[in-house]
Amino acid sequence: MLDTVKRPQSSAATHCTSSDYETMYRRSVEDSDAFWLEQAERLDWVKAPTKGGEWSFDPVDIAWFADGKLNLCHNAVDRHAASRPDATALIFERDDPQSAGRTLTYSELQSEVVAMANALKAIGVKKGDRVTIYMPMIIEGVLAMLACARLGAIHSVVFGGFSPEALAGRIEGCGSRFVVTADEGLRGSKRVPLKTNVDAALAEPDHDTPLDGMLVVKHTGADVPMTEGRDHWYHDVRSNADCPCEPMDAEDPLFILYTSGSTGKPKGVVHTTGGYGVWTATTFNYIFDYQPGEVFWCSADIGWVTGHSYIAYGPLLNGATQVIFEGVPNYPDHGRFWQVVEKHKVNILYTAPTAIRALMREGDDFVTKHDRSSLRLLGTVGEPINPEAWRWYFEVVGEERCPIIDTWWQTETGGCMLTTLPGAHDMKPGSAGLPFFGVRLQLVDNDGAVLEGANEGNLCITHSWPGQARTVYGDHERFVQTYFSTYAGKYFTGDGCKRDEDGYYRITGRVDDVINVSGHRMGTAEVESALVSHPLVAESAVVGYPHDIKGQGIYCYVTLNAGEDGSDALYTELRNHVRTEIGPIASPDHIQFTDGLPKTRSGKIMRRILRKIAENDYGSLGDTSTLADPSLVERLIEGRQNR
Ligand code: 6R9
Repeated sequence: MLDTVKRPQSSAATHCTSSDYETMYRRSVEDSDAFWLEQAERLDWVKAPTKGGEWSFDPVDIAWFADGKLNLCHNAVDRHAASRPDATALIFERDDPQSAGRTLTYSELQSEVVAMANALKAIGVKKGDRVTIYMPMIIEGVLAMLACARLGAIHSVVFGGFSPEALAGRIEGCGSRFVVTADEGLRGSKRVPLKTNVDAALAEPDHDTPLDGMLVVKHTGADVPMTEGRDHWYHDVRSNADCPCEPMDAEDPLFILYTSGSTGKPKGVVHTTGGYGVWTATTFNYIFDYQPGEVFWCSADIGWVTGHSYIAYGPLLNGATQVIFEGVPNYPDHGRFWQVVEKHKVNILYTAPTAIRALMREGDDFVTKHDRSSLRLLGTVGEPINPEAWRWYFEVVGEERCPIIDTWWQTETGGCMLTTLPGAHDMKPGSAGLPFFGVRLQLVDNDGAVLEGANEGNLCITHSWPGQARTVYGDHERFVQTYFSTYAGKYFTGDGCKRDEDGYYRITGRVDDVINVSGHRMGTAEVESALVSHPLVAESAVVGYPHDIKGQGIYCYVTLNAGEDGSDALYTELRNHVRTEIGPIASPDHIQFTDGLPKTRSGKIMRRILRKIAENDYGSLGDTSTLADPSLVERLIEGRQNR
């Protein structure tokens, strides 16, 4: 049983008290269509919807607000520019604290989005086209997303830390013929060669679709090669011509975002306009309890879903003021986050447990030397937060004054699903909390039997919600197989979960072959496939193991081709190889060379055993009698790397 921490009285008026929560939750499930059509009124519609949810999980077919028409760029930008032109929309804080930032009012944001939309038009982008955005965390990244929404083009943002190889797969995967990038990115004073990476991606041997056009934002001023006729400097093609918002059907795709699963290549998850807009606008309002004039800061990158829902869309749909941060938590020193909080008087901070753990380790002085009296609410997302890190966040960072919201959700859910609400619920460190409005959960055992009451099992969702992903781009069958086939008629999250007697949910982590490294979701299969693409590697198996800072670390078992020996040089080479194939976030923490992998007689790799050895917990390996070569286990234990 986890301790309960009473919710502090948050300084602002609240959108939802505990009795509101009970009433609203009940209505959201008992009278779902009426509830969500009412929430949909947060947005301006070209044609207001009369239909709520029309969906089935068997066969899988999901629609919300299907007869409505709207444009999310209008909702995020133009309507605020009309009603509150001088309100601050974006506060840009650069990587280097000495460099001057930039602030955009909603009126200026509108001019900038129009300029970006015109630039996209100038290179040929039209409604329905896919546009790959490979950008650093600068204002133009957000502008590119909103400009796509304005034109009805579908954005596919690829995290700027991914390698050319990974980028190529994501360009090819959705048939994108347009890329928006920058000369270089900056992170902790290091330069990231974005434009050069795009060129390298397009030169990949299996990349055969030529681009129609590329926009390059000048950011660091680095000298980068431009291909005549294909590459355009943003500043050369931007313009202030009139550029109206395209009215979109609620179910028109808004974006594709690639995410990892247990098997195969990353999937392009598709979110549509109306449902996603309503979900991000509503969750932002209630969960962050945003009050007019407050400063919100989500430290995620736009390359991940958190940066989509709680940078580009949720806050702007609510007309909020927010910080866009280019840098990293530990540059120039470990006080950087708190210095930004002090400088911009941040009221609401939303970050990841991995950052909290890394900063906690550096001691309290980095925190306490900065004034944090502006902070009112603290949020976390991306992975389970351990109670120690939770307490530090609550006690040291927030001085026990700020409620903590631990929000559980996924790329596929579009926005937060489980959390406590700051004005309604007490908190339990380590537990995400209660279902948000309209979220109906079930725990099931491995055979699919429903588990009632306080229990532990696999987390499923039984009813659709507006923010739910609709499909995998170009492969609906894969969507069905991945999410709806494990437990027929239910959406399976891939997470294990405990529910306590108060109905609080605590996520215990993935129960599939997905690992979560510093909040970055990765399929072990992706790392394995990167390893075996090295000419000397015969076979590999990759597992996660508990890591103090990163949550999970990457442990790789590698068998080499006959006659090859695992040297230190090869170790380094393989590590670099994975970084080149996927990106630095996938760097192996340990590589163990082995003459074989533990397999059943039918040839299945016994990952359970490999996980135990990687965890350095080899005393309890369980039944190894079904192994084809039981003596291998002794050798694996002998050679273990995580001692
Ligand atoms: C938003 C995001 C999704 C996976 C999810 C779960 C883990 C996210 C969490 C959490 C415990 C939380 N996760 N938030 N686990 N507590 N508050 O992170 O999306 O990148 O798709 O990852 O992350 O395992 O299934 P995504």
